[in-house]
Amino acid sequence: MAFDRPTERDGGTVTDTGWFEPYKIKTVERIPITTRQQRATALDAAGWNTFLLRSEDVTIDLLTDSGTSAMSDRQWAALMVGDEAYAGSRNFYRLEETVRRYYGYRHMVPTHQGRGAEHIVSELLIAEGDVVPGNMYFTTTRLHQELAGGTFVDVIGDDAHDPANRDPFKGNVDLDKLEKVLAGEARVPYVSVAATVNMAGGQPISLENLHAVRELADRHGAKVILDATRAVENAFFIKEREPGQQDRSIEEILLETCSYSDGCTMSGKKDSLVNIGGWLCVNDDDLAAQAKNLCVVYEGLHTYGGLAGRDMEAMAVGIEESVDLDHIRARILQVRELGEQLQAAGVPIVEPIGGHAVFLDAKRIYPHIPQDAFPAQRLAAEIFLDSGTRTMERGNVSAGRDPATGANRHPALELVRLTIPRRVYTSRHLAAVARSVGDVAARAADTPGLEMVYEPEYLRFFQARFRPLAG
Ligand code: P61
Repeated sequence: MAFDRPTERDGGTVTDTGWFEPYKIKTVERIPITTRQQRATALDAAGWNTFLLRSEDVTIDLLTDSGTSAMSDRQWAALMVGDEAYAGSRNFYRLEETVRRYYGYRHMVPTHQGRGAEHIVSELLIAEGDVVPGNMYFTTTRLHQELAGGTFVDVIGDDAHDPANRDPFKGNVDLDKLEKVLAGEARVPYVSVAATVNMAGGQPISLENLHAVRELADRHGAKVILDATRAVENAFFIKEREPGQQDRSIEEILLETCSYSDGCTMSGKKDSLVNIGGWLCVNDDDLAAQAKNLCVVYEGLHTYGGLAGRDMEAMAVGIEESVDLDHIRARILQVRELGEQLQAAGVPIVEPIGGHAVFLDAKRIYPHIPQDAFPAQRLAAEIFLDSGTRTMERGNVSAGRDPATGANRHPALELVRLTIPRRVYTSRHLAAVARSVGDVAARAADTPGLEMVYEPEYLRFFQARFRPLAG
């Protein structure tokens, strides 16, 4: 096998040969290896909720790709040039310049993480009674929209709600659904567009669809706000799949993606390869001034937004590294490799395999467990019991209750997410996970559901506690 990039050879595509990690390992961290008895004790203490486990009880941690990636030597070096001035840190200016260069917006306000940005943008733009359409909800995004007085309306294409549908752009907005919302009675301050769509399985949105959303929003006087958290991963899928995009760079595609929106929210803990940090962007000068003003209320001065100077510097370096084709290609193909191993073991997963995670279809694995007995929550618990692999429920528990009626939302997708941190695990780690999940799925028929015994008011999945039902 030649070690050049496949696109650099005649007729190759970006994903058509073997891949390997474009880095070598300089520091390692010992991981705990436990007994089944230890895991059972830990799970009970955690109320059968993987969010409540101690990480020292976790062998392979696929809870999230958020803030869990490995920083590079360049990022660690960047920490040492942190300028910890209260105001006007040089790291802020470096971050501002980097965000402008790669994301293209005029103004950037740093925040402690993504939800800090969501809070400010929601409070700025949403008034009581507004409706905010978007391509599937995300937990924190929707909560901030609701707390600001808005109602989220899902306008993603129907394909996204079907785990077996293999549409290459399952993150696309259904333009007819969007038009109906825009033409409706309620005011629509903005369309909330995510790239990629986390809850749908890390599914991308196409440039063509983004462009159409922009035009439709313009016709109805609404803004477009992008959730850019995994827009680099989205850019890779566009390069791989969207007609005419194969010869463009990730940088070019990312800039075009952002150009269809008036601003963005960002969790730097994903694409940008840092353990903490985020930002928001807007193009409008007045809005930027207002965002900076809210930043000083909730986050910190507008030149640090709750971050240390060193965090901003590491994020600027992470942004540069994130758009490197070798990096993003290995990242996406590692996730795909795990998904393909699970498919080979006969485990039903969401297709196509997404950018940051493989999602197990708990409805098909546990068809005998009713959704109100939380099949995905149970499946995540069983996987932990089997191998100490920590995953995340993305189903009934995550969807929460309708604030108007108080009823459980019963989403179409009842999933368990195996989320891959960037540059952290090797293929053998992931092969071990695939074997464990295959074993758990093979025992599925004997497994009963769970009962929720503690339910917090907001984002209940983080802190809820459960008890196993009798088998
Ligand atoms: C995650 F279980 N994601 O995927 P913050 N937008 C998008 C995100 O994926 C995202 C945020 C905004 C996490 C962490 C997390 O229900 C949960 O920096 C597309 O986490 O504030 C975060 O960014 C918010 C896990 C968040 C969850 C909410 O694992």
